Amino acid sequence: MTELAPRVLKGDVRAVARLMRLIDDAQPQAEAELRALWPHTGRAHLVGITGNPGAGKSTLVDRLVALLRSKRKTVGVLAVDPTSPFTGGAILGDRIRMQDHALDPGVFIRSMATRGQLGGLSRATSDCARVLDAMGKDIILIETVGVGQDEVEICRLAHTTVVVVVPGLGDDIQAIKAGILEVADLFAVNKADREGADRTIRDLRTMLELTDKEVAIVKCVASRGEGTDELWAEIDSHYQKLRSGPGLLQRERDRARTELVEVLRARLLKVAVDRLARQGAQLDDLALRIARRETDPYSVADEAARL
Ligand SMILES: Nc1nc2c(ncn2[C@@H]2O[C@H](COP(=O)(O)OP(=O)(O)OP(=O)(O)O)[C@@H](O)[C@H]2O)c(=O)[nH]1
Ligand SMILES: [Mg+2]
Repeated sequence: MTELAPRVLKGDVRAVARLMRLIDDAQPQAEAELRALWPHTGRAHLVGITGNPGAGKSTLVDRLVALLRSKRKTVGVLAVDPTSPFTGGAILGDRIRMQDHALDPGVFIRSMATRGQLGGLSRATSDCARVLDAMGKDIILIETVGVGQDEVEICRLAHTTVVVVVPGLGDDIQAIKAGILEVADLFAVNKADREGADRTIRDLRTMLELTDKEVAIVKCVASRGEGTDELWAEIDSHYQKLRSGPGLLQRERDRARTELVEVLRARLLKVAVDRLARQGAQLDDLALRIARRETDPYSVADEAARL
């Protein structure tokens, strides 16, 4: 049944790639493999890197990968871009920049893009991170674009979330207020070679004063590799703090709760849709009948969900 899991545990990259494709396509076989891998997960440090398009996330990830490899850590990278298909420009760009690392067996890089329904992306990303964890990667870097709801969801997967901002944009600060602040464990003010970096840092500090969170701010020039050492030191220190207290288990529990609810929802939905199908009712036909006011969604749901 689970032919891939043992190979994943041995670090077989072809098995890893194949399992990730099954996860992407929401194939039922993926679940059995993930179940077999589950006891072997929970070792890796998951780091989310998020921020607006062009903030320099990929450049930072690239620098962090190089730094971690010099420390003999193995690294997994998931580049999540819900807006572009697999062959999209941004991801292709990432691939080109990451090419050096692609030849290094200590690094596994993959792009993720939305396929299918809402919530599918964060679920697939979470599952792929588990696979990297099971294959033995020490650090998993998850790059997400933007600061929308999807990204907040994905950030919840991470132990440590770095929000990358660039100098001189009030808009960015607005977007941060809109939700990412609650998931930020650390700010990277990148492109500090540009005017206004200190101003941005002051703005962030003022904003953070209104919360009771302890959030470090690190100045970087990713394109020149400046600030990467300090950024990593802060990321690692955040994780060590989590590990030495109840924080890590709390995060794992929150994540497990989200996953459990998602799995349950998918499972129950399938049961209900299958039951309707057995009764000869397809979703589209039912929707049409509802639209014609021949029935209503509540009655159909009651019928389908009767246990
Ligand atoms: N001046 C300056 N440019 C930088 C710096 N870091 C990255 N860049 C440039 O900014 C551009 C965008 O960098 P990326 O790393 O692709 O940014 P990103 O956030 O991954 O972009 P998306 O994935 O498209 O959202 C590139 O041209 C980088 O070379 C920096 O510190 N200073
Ligand atoms: Mg990028």
